[in-house]
Amino acid sequence: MVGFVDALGCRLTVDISFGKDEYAWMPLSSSISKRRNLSEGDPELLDAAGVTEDSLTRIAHAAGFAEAGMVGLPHAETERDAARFAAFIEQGRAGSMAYLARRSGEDGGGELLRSRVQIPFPWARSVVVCLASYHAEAPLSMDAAGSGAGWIARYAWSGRKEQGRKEQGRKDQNGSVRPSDYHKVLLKRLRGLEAAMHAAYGEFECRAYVDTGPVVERSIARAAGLGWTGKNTCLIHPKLGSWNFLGVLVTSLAVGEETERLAVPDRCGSCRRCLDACPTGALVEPYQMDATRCISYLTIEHRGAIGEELMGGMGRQVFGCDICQDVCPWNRKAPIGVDEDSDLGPRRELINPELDWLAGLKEADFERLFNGSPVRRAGFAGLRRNVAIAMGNSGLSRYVPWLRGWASGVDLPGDAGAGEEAMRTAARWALSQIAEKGEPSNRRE
Ligand code: B12
Ligand code: SF4
Ligand code: SF4
Repeated sequence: MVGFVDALGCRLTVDISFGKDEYAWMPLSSSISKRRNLSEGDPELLDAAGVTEDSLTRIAHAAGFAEAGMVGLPHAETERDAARFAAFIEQGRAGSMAYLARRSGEDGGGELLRSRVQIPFPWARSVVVCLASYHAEAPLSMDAAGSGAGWIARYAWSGRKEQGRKEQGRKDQNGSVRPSDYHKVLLKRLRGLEAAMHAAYGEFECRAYVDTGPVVERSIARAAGLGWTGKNTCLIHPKLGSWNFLGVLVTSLAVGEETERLAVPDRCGSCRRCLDACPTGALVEPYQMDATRCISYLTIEHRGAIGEELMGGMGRQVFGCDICQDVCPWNRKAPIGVDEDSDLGPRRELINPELDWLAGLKEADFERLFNGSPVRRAGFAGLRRNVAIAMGNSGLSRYVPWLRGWASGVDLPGDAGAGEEAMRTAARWALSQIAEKGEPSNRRE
């Protein structure tokens, strides 16, 4: 783990140094960047148009990012990616994520806002894309686990240690682990980067986003040379794999050639592991996802009941899904990027959480555990519905009392209506699964 304090005072929490082995395993073509070695004192650095990849990367590392790239707008594949995005929306693959389908114009009848960065930001001339690892030393969702274990996607494990702070009875000897949300953590880093860029390059227009802006971050990240689009639709960095968050600064800085990296070539080759492993058939074709079938969408974004044809494939995932990244060979040797001391470090209680524990949480417990964590997005009712489905998929008869209660309306989550009906549907389905499967005799422990 590399850690140093720089002029910005931010600690670098990810390993950005690679040993010879990693290079040997994954030859990162030196042609990825067209570096020009401008020295630090070079007056060109003070000129907005003279931002260089080297200088930008240095500032981004200092702000706590593992990688950064910058791309001028419109980028070379703008029209291709715009067409891909439009097709995704038109085919109904965004499901109920209506924000993805927002259009320009006062009546909302214009172009799809996210199809091109310059639609919502006509002044934009470039985007800085930053990447931060959330790869913790921990098992994969595919690894054997206890028979009653659920799975929370690893991007949502994050917590930050607060020295000496008593909290929730989950203290360790050094302090306690409170939830942290990558949106906030990365946004803070982006603000640091933005301030440093202003200091170096002067005034310019800028908007910082993590996830929530009207920008397709993976499209821009690929264009900025941070990786390629995998067949699982994730952005894969040739050395860091795909366990990474993205954050963007949309800027009015015009960039020169020296700033841009060459695109990283697609290295999926003939591999199809992610497509073959996806249990709900959400990867309908290489590079194409029908989000309405994705477990991540179903467990996090979707409110209401889940179709029977999908519940069986959801397995033990109670929040998000890591399967198509777990099987990806490019993640196998990706360096560990976070540990318990970093602000995106894992909260161990969220790794392979017991379904019994999750089922027993009251709404107040849920708030206490997940306020400030990505898991909160699923809502108390959503998480409980997901737990019921995972119980059904476990086939374990010890869950019958929980499920009978929920199916008959006992201890249902507070929001009546769709949430309640979703819960009953999930519980009834889970009971039928347990009745059908019986107690598993030869499952992996
Ligand atoms: C909506 C959304 C989802 C939806 C839909 C996902 C999807 N595949 O579209 C759901 C809820 C399912 C989801 C799941 C996850 N998400 Co999400 N999600 C988003 C969000 C908000 C928008 C994505 C979007 O616009 N999708 C629409 C489709 C059409 O876009 P796209 O797949 O990115 O494709 C574009 C380009 O990649 C390119 N393209 C498409 N196909 C091809 C093919 C080739 C060959 C090429 C060259 C280019 C190319 O064109 C497309 C249009 O521009 C972004 C944040 C953001 N603002 O961008 C995060 C984001 C994509 N999610 C992220 C994460 C971490 C996840 C999960 C890992 C969480 C989890 N563990 O459960 C999973 C991963 C599932 C998966 N295999 O993608 C990260 C991804 C980081 C990374 N390394 O890729 C992002 C960037 C958030 C962030 N700021 O870090 N997510
Ligand atoms: S996240 Fe899970 S459900 Fe979604 S595409 Fe990947 S493997 Fe399939
Ligand atoms: S599993 Fe294989 S096909 Fe899928 S993204 Fe990884 S390398 Fe590409």
